[in-house]
Parts: sequence; structure tokens; C-alpha cells
Amino acid sequence: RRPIEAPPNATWAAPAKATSGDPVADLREAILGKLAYVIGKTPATARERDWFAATALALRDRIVDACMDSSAKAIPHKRVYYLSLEFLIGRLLSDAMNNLGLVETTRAALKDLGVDLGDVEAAEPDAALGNGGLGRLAACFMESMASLSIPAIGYGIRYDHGLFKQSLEDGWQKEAPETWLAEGNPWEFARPESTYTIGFGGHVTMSAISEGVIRRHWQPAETVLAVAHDVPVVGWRGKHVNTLRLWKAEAEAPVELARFNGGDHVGAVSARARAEAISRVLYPSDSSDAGQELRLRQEYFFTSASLQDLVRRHVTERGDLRTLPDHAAIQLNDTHPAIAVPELMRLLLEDHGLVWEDAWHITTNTLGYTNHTLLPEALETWSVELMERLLPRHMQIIYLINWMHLEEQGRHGRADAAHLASVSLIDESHGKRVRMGHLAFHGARRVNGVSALHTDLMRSTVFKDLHALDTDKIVNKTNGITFRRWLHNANPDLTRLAVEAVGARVLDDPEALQGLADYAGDAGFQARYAAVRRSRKEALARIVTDRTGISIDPSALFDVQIKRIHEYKRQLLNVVETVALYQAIKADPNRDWTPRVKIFGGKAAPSYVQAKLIIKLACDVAKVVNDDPDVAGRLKVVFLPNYSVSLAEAIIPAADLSEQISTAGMEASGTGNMKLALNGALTIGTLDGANIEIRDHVGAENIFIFGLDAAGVQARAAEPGYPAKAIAASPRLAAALDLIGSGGFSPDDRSRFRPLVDDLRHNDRYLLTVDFDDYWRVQREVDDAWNKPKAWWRSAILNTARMAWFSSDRSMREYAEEIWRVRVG
Ligand code: GPQ
Repeated sequence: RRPIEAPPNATWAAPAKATSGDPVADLREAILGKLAYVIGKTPATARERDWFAATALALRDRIVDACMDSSAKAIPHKRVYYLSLEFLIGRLLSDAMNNLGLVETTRAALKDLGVDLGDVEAAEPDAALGNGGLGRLAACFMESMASLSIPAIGYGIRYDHGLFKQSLEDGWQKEAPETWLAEGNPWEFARPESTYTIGFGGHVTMSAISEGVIRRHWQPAETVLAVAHDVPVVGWRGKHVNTLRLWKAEAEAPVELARFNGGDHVGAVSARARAEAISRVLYPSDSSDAGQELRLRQEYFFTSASLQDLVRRHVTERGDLRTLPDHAAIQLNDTHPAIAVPELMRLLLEDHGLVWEDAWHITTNTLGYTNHTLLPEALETWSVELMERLLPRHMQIIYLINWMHLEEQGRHGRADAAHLASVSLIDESHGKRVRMGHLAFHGARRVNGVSALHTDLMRSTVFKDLHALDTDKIVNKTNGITFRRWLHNANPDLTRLAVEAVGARVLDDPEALQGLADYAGDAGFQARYAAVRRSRKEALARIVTDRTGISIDPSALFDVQIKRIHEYKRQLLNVVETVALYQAIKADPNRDWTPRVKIFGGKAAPSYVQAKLIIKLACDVAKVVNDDPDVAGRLKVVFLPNYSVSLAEAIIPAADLSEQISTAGMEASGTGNMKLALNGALTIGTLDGANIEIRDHVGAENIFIFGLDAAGVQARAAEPGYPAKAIAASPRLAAALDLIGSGGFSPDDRSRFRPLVDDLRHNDRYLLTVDFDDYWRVQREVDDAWNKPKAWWRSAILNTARMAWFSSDRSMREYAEEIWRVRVG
């Protein structure tokens, strides 16, 4: 791997430090110093992990230098506060080296010490503080904000244990705890001086402060401390550094001495265990509501700490809270921090003595809310009973906000019961529950969706009636990805090729990638582009063999579906098509079948039974297909265990085909679709989420679209008996389902996959049966296209050239301008 060295430029001066004039020697000495005096090891005793820590610490010093430079500047006029329960950042070393322009310097410094940079990079654990797209988006946005010099602080939780480790035991997913902090985190600074008290439970008291004016005060029964841990986020060319501030939960009293002295040694630390449980582990739920009390505690814990922190900063810097909206934009990443609405109200009313109208004005001019799904099972609600018990004051405030909101409807002549029930912050249809989406919507100045289609569906479905009250409130902000990680770091060879073709400008301005279009038909360029792909495929093939024992041929088409396992994402559609293809090859083994390797990766939520069964099916199909001599050389199936950010970095540059096959209307955006297309994989996909915008950019002739669109899905889903009709009309689908359902892949347990097949036959909520034939048809078009390499590589190059718009820099500029009203740069 030979990463790209950023060419220095005039505005990007190295900090003025005593140096030898030799950057490699300076960094080498810095690393040796960290190894000796921080890690306490000699080069002879150091393990890769020690070299990683020493290197990270040496680079962190450089980031601090850059940070001191940027924070020496005046207080920024306005800051963005990005509140997210998840930041799926992965490894940070290559980001830091690349953005500081120190990749080759670091490589050379380590080489002098007899250490290989690649080995050191591999020793860094992934910070897996997120589940999937939502958390990775937050990480891309943090990197882009730093690169655009948008002053920002990301706020989240410093989980002791990130997303679980997945292993496959005989094809069944097993979960083990993830332990990224086991040997410490060299990137972070503990900030015990930034500690806040977070309350839970208790009751609300009242005091009359003057005639007719009553103040309410929350008296929590229990308190927990939130202690800040800061991770610096350095932007491109080291020009700007932002902070990711993660909260750790600690008990006020580490041990209750009276109990301890009384002999109750376990009870003496039980309050501590209860407090620390809050930041212990990331909930592994993706696009589904975790719904448990500890989850609500996590949400309130990090939201309250973050708001207290930013309010205190504002008061220190500006004095008057009335100007908060001028100097702070708070973005709520989904509804997980939606409790910010009543919490900010409470802080303004109780701690700062503001009156309701002023507090509401400040709140609703500071908050923004991003919605990431319309799936009903993912829309958060909390029972009023739990809220009253855990956050009694917040529940009062929510009731008051809702009362005023519904009164307002009456004043506009909209007091009919159906309308009120639809816009109310409380759902009363099955017990009383607070609708967190409605709460965030009502408390925000702007609400956004994450792709054009998703935003349209927000306006026409879940938020229809709220939207009608203020049609300017919902805006679209199509997702993006940071090219520094997903092109420059993940695919340095492709980046070098782009630099050679269109100039180094492409490193600063993704729009320059457009210049590659001129070379799309050039035989010489195609050959070099294909050679880069080939080398990435060989590297992935080694990983596959290493981790699964399966050998795959790099000259076959690599067909990749990597993402969380979820029924709406329809991995099952891909597996059923694989089975149908297997049957077709068996029936006609002498045809010139296009060689394919189907590669799957992704985790299932531990409680998601159907998703785990789909993993098992993929593995069982793999076993049969890979062992069958009749299909040898034509079809292989691989399920790569423990999909992660760093595994994605290895898979994406090696992919020829990107599977984006969700039921139309259900994938809010997708971002893996963007990473794969940027790296030149052609997409096979539905008209869902950002796939539509990808098609618009790369051109309909350079993408494989199939299936019903969102309107078609809505219409068909309303027709009774659609699965049976679809299966009856498709002998190929019927045969594949018969083989799966009758135990063709599970001779040890013939009824194992009956639940999956029965659900398809009788229910099929995700319209797999309806889209199957078209999917099959377009997959065969893919086969044909693969056999015309000139046209294939032309399309691939055009995909890379035309994905520039999907840079998260573009997303962040749009948020900055239309939602946050904050200066860029
Ligand atoms: N997304 Cl609600 C998640 O990754 N987790 C979630 O809990 C929810 C949404 C995803 C969504 O499914 C993708 O379509 C988006 O691209 C992604 O958020 C980022 O917006």
C-alpha cells in the first residue's frame, strides 16, 4: 500500500518547533520518546500495539500543535454541536497521517526503526461506537467539518464496549464483547475538569417567586457524573482541528464507605456499577427501537451533559443566553437526543431563570433534527409511565409544549380529533407514549431527510400533518461520504491514478474527478484502472482465504453486499437469486456462465431471529455451492465474518458489483452505495434512497436498476395475495424456494429454513417475490456486461468520475448554509 502524500501548500505551514530540519528523523525521535517515556518499552520489547500507541501519541502532538494554532484564533462566531448516540469512526491513524500530510514521513520513520507501517496500522482497534450507516455518517460529517474549517464539537458516549464482535460458528452468528479500550486509547484526552451532574428520577417541587409566578424545580433521586473525553479531529491538510467529546459515566461516590465498613462489600459499590452501566455498552440495534430503560438513560445522559457543556461555554463567551441561536447550532442525529427539546427548556427555565416564551424561542431557533428512517419499528416512542418515573420534570415540560401546540391548532380551526391525534406529541392509541420524532420535529427550526426520495416520503407519510403546518420546515440534505477516507486512504492506488490523470487538485476538490470522464474510453487508462482493481481483488482474496478458508479467483466478478443484515435490505433476495443461479448452472453446466463470487458481510442485531437465520442460510448455501464440482469456477459464495469499518476499507476497492437492493421506499439513503460507486463498482439496485440520485449523476446507462419503485411498492403491497401470485408466475423462484424450504441446503435439519420460506409465501412484507424476476433478468444483464470489458471499465471509470457530488463536504456545506447558518472556512 503506497498512500498519497499531500503536496504541501503555502497556507499549511508546519508548526514552528525546534527541529533537526529532517522531518523523518524528527518523527522517529518523537516516536522513540513516546515508546520510552509514555509506554515504557524499548524497541526490543515493543509489540505492534506499542508501536501503534507510540506513533499515535507522536502524531497527536502534531495535531495538538495544529489545534493550538487554530484555537489561538478568535472565538468562532458560531459553532455546530452534532449530538449523536453513535460515531462509527473505525481506525484513526491513517486519517491523521493523511490529513497531516505525514503518511510517507511516518512510513520512513518507522522503517528506520525496523517497523512496518502496515503492521502498525493493523494493530489499531476499530472504534466501533456505532451500528451502521447512521453512526458512520456522523464520523464522515466530523471529518468533513474539520476539513471545511466549520467550528464544531461532536457529542456522544464513550462506550467501554463498541459494537459486538461477530463470529460464525457453523454459520450461526455468535456475539462476543468488543474491547477497544483494553489497552487504552492514545487519541483521547480525559478532561475531568469538564464533569457534569446528570439527574434521574425523583420529584418536582414548586416555589412562588412573585405574585402568580411559580417556578418548578426538579429534585432528582439519583445523580450520575458525565466526564468528558476529547478526541481531536484533524481536517485535511491540518488546517483545522475540531473535537469529538465523548462522555463517560461515573458515580459520585466510588464506594459507599459506611456500607463497606458495615461489612456490605458488594452493596458498597452497587451504586457505582449502576452509574457506570450507562456508558458501558453500545446497544446493537439498527433501524429498530431498543426500547429499554437503560437506553433512555443513555440518551438523557449524553444529551444533558452536552447541553450543559455548550450552555456553559456560551455563557462564558457571550454572557447572555438570549443570543444562543446566533452562536450555536445544535443538530440532533435522529431522535436519540430528542430529549434535548425539554432539557434545553429546563436548563433555560430552571438554571437560568428565563420565561417560557424566551426559552421556547431560543430552543426552536437552535435545534435541528435529522430523520434517518420512516420504518415504523424504528420510530422511537417512550411510555409516559417510564418518562414520569425517570424524567418527571421533562414529562411536565413535554405536556406543556404539547398543550400549547394543540391549542395553536384550535386557533387555526384544526381542532378535529383526527388531526389532533396525528400531530400530538403523545400517541394514545396503545397506552400513552411520547413520540420522539414529533417532539424533535416540533422543537426544531429545520428538519431534514437524507435523500431526495426519503425527504419526499417524510412530507407525504409520517410527518404529513406536521409538514402542512409549516411547509418550509422539512428540507432535504442528501448524505455524503468523506473522500479522504473512502477514496484517498482506502484506495491509494486509485487515488494516485486520478492524480496522475487530472492533477493533484483532485485531492482538494472532488469535482476535479469529473476530468476522469475524458479517459473513460481510453484503452491505456482502462488497463491501469483495471490493474488497480485487480490488485485490490487479490488482496481481498487473501483476506477471504485467511478468515474463511475459501479460495476465490480474482478474475471472477466480485459481487458484494455489505451492510447490516435487515429484512428490508433484502440480503435474502440476493441469496435466493444465488440459489436460482446455482440451479441454472447445475441444469446446464456446459454454458459459458460468467464467473462470480458473491461476497456478503454484515452483523445482525443479536435478538433479530430472522436476520440471523438469513446469515445461516447464506453460509449453508455457500457450503453446498462451494463444494459442488459442477459449478466449480463459476460460482462461489462467501460470508465474511465481523464486518467493520476497516474490513469495508478492504472490500470496497475490490468490488465489481454493488448490491443496493432494498425494497423501494425503505432505505432512507444508503451510504455504502456511494463508497462502492466512488471506487468504481457498478450498482445493481432499486429506485430507493440515494440510488436514485446516484443514477442521475452516473447516468442510467452506467447502473443496473430493477424492480418496483416506491409508488409501485405501495400499490402492490395493498393487493391481497401478492406473494402467491408472484411465485405462481415464476417457476424459477418457485424452484429456488422449494429447494431452500425442503432442506436442500440443510440436510442436517431439513426444516431449518421453513420459517423464511413460509414467510415469503404468505407474508413477504418486503416484496421479495414481486421483484425477484426483474432482479434475475438484470443480473443476467450484468453477466453480459462483464463480458464486454471495454464497456464495463468505461462505466466503472464514469462512476468514479461522476460521484464527486456525494462528498460529505458537499453535504456539510449545504447543512452549514441552509440549516446551521454558519460560515464555512
Ligand atoms: N440508519 Cl434509523 C441507521 O444506520 N441506523 C438507524 O438506526 C437508522 C437509520 C441509516 C439508514 O438506514 C440509511 O439508509 C442511511 O443512509 C443512514 O442511516 C445515514 O443516514
